[in-house]
Amino acid sequence: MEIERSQIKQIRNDIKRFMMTYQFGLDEMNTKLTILSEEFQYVHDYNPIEHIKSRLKSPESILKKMYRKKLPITMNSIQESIRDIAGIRIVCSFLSDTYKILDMIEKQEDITIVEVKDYIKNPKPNGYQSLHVILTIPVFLSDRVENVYVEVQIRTVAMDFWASLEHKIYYKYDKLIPEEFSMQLKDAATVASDLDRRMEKLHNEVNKIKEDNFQEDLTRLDLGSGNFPLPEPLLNLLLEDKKQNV
Ligand code: 0O2
Repeated sequence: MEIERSQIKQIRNDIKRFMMTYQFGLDEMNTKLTILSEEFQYVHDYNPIEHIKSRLKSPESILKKMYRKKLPITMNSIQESIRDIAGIRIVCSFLSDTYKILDMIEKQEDITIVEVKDYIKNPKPNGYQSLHVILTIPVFLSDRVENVYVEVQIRTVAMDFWASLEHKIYYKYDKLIPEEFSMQLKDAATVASDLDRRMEKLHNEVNKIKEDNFQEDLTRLDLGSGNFPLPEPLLNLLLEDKKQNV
């Protein structure tokens, strides 16, 4: 009886430590994303990220997935086969922002990109769109370094709206779904995707106007004629500030 109790205690501690490592992986990724978005905001004067959500997969969900995949329930096998225990969802404003974020993540030297699935270029048959990245991030523990798997999903507000509601309606519903419903949902995905394209177009047009206004301001300052009364270093500083706001 005593041995059993200590064994249970040991297993409980092992699971706790195992899950903690994934929480640290999430914490590290979240810190990285905060830095990237704040720096991007400063340099480009706009934030491509609307919001970020992160979650740890519940032990129940992990076990269900192992069972579904017919894999042995051991720590090692869970660690190797379930790569979305730590999950982050980044919701972006515009379509092009999703690829910008992916690019910024790929450039992080301590991160290893394991796999990228582009469901934006190649949506799932039901209409689901998102960029999925499986990566590993090093977590520095007291006695070792663990490279922890994190799944990052990057999508626009419209894609997120569709996916969240579809999830509520019947993602993972394992019974046969009436064809009519699937078609309506797919149709809704096309509407969401059209909205993304329109907003992207507007975004580009506004950026173009901002850029043109900046060029006009430069001409108005008439740098070449030497008529501008401010000392050049101060003038350069003002222009630099203006450039960052375009
Ligand atoms: P949950 O409850 O969100 O965590 P995998 O089984 O992960 O090894 P798969 O299915 O090829 O392999 O992975 P994929 O395609 O990268 O999808 C993983 C995650 O994307 C899912 O996690 C969902 O969060 C999301 N997802 C994928 N397809 C759909 C979809 O059709 N609709 C919605 N709403 N979400 C989707 P989980 O673990 O399945 O679910």
